[in-house]
Amino acid sequence: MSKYYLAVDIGASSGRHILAHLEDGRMQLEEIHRFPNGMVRRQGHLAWDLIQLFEEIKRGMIKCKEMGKIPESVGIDSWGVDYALIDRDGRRLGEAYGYRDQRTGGADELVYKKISEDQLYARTGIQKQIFNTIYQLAADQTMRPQILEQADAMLMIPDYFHFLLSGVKAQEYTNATTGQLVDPKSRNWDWDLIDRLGYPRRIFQPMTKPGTCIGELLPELQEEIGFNCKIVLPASHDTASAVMAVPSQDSNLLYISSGTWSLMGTELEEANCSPESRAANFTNEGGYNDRFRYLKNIMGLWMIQSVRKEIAPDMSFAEICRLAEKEKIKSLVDANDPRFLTPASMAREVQTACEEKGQEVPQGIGQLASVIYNSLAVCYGRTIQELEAVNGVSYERIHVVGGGANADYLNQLTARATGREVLAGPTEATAIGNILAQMIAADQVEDLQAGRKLIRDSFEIRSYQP
Ligand code: LFR
Repeated sequence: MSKYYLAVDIGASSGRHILAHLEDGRMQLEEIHRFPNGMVRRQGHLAWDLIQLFEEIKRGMIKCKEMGKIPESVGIDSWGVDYALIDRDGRRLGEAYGYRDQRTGGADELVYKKISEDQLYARTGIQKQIFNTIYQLAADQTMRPQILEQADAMLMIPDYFHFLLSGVKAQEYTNATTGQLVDPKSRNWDWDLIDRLGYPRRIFQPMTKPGTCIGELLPELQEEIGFNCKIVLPASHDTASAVMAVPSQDSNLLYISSGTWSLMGTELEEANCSPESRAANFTNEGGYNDRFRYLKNIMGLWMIQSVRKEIAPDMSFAEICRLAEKEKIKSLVDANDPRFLTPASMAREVQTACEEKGQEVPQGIGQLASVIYNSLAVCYGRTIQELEAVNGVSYERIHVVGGGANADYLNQLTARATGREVLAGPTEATAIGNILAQMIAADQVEDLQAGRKLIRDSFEIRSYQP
């Protein structure tokens, strides 16, 4: 009898339940449930609808029951940095704000009054992003101090759902590191930093490594869902799970986890918190097996998703790519510029950025898409050069994993702009990494190395030559 493992992978625009098992030495996946997600506007702020998301989590689990495929364990992953505050009775306090909300504007200055930006990087190794948990908590201190006072726990989004499922409050390590409050040496909370910023120590939960079984379904949920299973923490930061699923045996691997964001980087044994690394704005996020994900956030497909939503909602991405391919426009924008984080209109923002540089202003979906895709590819090329300079190694090929690995046109552009072979796939990398952590915990797969080989043997990987 096959043993099933369930990954619930929640992205910023959609979530999915993927059930996996091993068959003839391969990992087999089955999508059980898919649901939309997105930040919702509440009282002028962007927040997540956690109630709805939890309903969807349960619905997908009930579908497993209906199919008679009961998972041994379940694990949830999502984006990083965002959190829910809960009181002593486990009730949520206020909204769980979304990282594109603008309430953190100026919160960096509040933090730098207590610790300089250089020192902050030297001790955490985390890239500055205005939405990091550290800045969000600073915004809470001014915006909603009473909620922070009442709060007994801060739970990152997947931790919150693991808590709703099991009743256990744990802080999964990889997602914690995205907040910029973790010490990369001890791999635990940086208590001194937390004290300095005046954040209450009690809200930070025990640091727990991916692969840990934290409990099982609460009795009332066993009743509602129709089965019991273990709750095993995956690398609950989606990017950390995606990096686990990079199908490479190289120690010097180069990857792009391509989805709403493009996360481009490598793995390191120890964090690089040097001033050069900070100048290039690389981050050292915690990964599976205590490795560091040394990478950079690039705006990614969010730019194209936003333009499509605005001006061509009925067109598929494949059609958009076909149009883009025919265009001759040469204009480029900086796909790392925070101006593209939450613009009122993405199309207008891209046009203005071109205009400001005296470049041809793209008109219509084909030209806009051409500018965005080419700008991403150029940004990838620049990022490789920076990575090679900082790490003193050279990278021969780029692994593109995640939904964006399907974007044929972008893969071709990337190969051309970087002069490297592009290996695209698997597209379900995040869910696969999530599953892998569970399978390793269950002794079905030996370790990460064996897991990456399993992934290479199980899924289609396409090659693009420069
Ligand atoms: C990707 C991701 C990135 C993180 C961003 C915000 O989904 O998790 O790694 O920087 O979302 O949390």
